[in-house]
Amino acid sequence: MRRVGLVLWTIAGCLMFCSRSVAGGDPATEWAARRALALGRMDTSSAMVLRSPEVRMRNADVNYRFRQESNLLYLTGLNRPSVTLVLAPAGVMLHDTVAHVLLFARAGEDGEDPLPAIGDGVILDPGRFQEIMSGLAGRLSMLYVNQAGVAFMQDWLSGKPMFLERDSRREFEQRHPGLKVKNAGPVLAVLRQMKSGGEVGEIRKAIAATDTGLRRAMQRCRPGTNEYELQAEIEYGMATAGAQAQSFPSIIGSGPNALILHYELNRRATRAGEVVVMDVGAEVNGYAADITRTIPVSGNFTAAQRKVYETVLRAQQAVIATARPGALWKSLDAAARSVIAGAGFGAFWQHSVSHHLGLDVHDAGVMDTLRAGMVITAEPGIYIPVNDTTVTAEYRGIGVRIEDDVLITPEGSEVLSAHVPKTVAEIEQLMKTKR
Ligand SMILES: [Mn+2]
Repeated sequence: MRRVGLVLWTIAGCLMFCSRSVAGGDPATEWAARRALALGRMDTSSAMVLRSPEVRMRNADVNYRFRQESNLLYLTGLNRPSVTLVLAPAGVMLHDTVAHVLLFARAGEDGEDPLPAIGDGVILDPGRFQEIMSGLAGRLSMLYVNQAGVAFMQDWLSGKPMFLERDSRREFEQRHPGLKVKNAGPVLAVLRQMKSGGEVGEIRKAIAATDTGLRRAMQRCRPGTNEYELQAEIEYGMATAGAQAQSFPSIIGSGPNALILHYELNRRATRAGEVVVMDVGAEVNGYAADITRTIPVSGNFTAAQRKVYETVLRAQQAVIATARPGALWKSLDAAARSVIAGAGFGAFWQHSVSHHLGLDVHDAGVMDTLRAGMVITAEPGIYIPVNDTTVTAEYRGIGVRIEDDVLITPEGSEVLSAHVPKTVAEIEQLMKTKR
């Protein structure tokens, strides 16, 4: 049985090294290669169950728009509910074949993606899930599940609702001695953190759409423009440039709201002399962009705003210069901190400067050593409280964050969002061309 894993590793390894050709080729090949890599990372006495999340009610008969759980999307490309993927390195006997990949899903309804070709496994009716898993359970010592996958365990717990995930997990383990339940996330994170050429291509599209939106907002902004108008300009631009959604709720923070990291109310009228932080990202085919630009409402930065802005920009350039294969994640923070502290703004530091970017805006991955093929953000900021008396009045209440998306390359890095206006001169120039 170990040999199965080795063979899968070899196939997947070749596909990874040939990722440039996969990028332009058949996505189904890439999904199959990822499943093979995931199987290769699992012990033969383990299985992985990834289930799509439930469709969530917003109110009455209105649901939130469905979006697939990212691990399941990574391994199948299927953006639809009622899908369960099972990876079983030891194999499941079906008729006269042994399947390692089992996709429980019904043929597509109107408007749904067709089921992918599963050359490496089988597609089964969801009604067979319990029977097949019951047969498999006795041979397992480890079960990896995603968040929604936890709910599948109710099938083995006499239909008891799974409101208490932790207790149910323990109860499940007690009923199946020798079987441990673990989060599938870490098994897949080490794969998801390395982007293929195809994935980088999708991220580039999301960045291009975000660029279109941010430029619209810069040209629209003037004193009195409401935060929601800037949001609307950005999301309009994204949609017309190919975005299917926002990868997270748009953050448009003017004046004092620039200091609130996850502000998303976006209902304040901007005022002359303030800056606006716009932290936004389009989603294209499941992949996120995450870009922040800070602009002066009046079209020109004040001297104090400019000093803060250019400090953040230098800090960001230091982060980007540090980002290369072999660099430690913590060295990114250190690079930014040294510039910001050196300029006398060390007390106004609030958050770390980087995260993985991919199917999730804060993508799965290990944050220790950078490797070529990772996509990360570079996003230092300075946030000076309104009432801070350690600085002179003109600096109080200034919040600046600058964020770009960076591909780690064998030579160093490539700023994928480099075309989004960023310097003081570029921003002030674009803002002169009002719409
Ligand atoms: Mn970010």
